[in-house]
Amino acid sequence: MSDSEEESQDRQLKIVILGDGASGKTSVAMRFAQEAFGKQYKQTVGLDFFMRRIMLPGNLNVTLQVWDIGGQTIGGKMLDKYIYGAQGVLLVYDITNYQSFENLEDWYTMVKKMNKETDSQPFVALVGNKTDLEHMRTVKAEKHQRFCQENGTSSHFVSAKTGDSVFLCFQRVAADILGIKLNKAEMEQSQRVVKADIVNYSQEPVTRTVNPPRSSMCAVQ
Ligand code: G3D
Ligand code: MG
Repeated sequence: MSDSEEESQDRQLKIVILGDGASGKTSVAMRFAQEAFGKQYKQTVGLDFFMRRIMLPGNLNVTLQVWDIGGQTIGGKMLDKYIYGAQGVLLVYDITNYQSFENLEDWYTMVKKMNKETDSQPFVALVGNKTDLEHMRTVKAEKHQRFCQENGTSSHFVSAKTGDSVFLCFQRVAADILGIKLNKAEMEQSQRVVKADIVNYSQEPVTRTVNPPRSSMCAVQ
């Protein structure tokens, strides 16, 4: 079988990250796709997406195309282009910034409104970022859970800084979109992989054989 034939058997999923500025959208995307956290990507300009290939149970290769909305705000003209065709939406807020949580209602309303027009329903996940700043938390976990219950979203807490649960978050979202159930061992394994990568994130991760990523960052002109 040729490379391209193999390639065509991969599933591709488009996931868009929405939320207020400074909630950590770019950091979460970078941590997932490149296992890095830093300042080199400071400026988010134009239409950025990140790609990473993951493997789900049953040897299923899934390429996640993760779209970072950059500095777009609600009502921005380009937003519909980002959201169009997305199978997954991550609503990201900063657990130390209550306003960023409150504003997710508006982000979510916008997603629902758009989907009414296009007749497609993406899978939506609520993501509380910056869990390394637990001591500064202003959004109670109960508030987070209530949002999930009321809106039927899945629930995630991550830290783009330490990498905690970031891979797991994307893995669970991909599995949910595809209707695949992850067992506890599979989820724990992905936790271990991310933790191992954090220590050496400036080097090639030594754990690649377990979860071989093929990452790249693309800026569409
Ligand atoms: P955005 O893309 O949503 O606008 P960024 O957000 O990814 O640019 O992150 C905004 C700021 O939050 C950055 O700080 C970034 O380093 C920080 N940040 C992102 N994720 C985390 C996290 O998990 N923990 C902590 N402690 N900080 C985080 P600066 O100071 O560079 O503006
Ligand atoms: Mg950004």
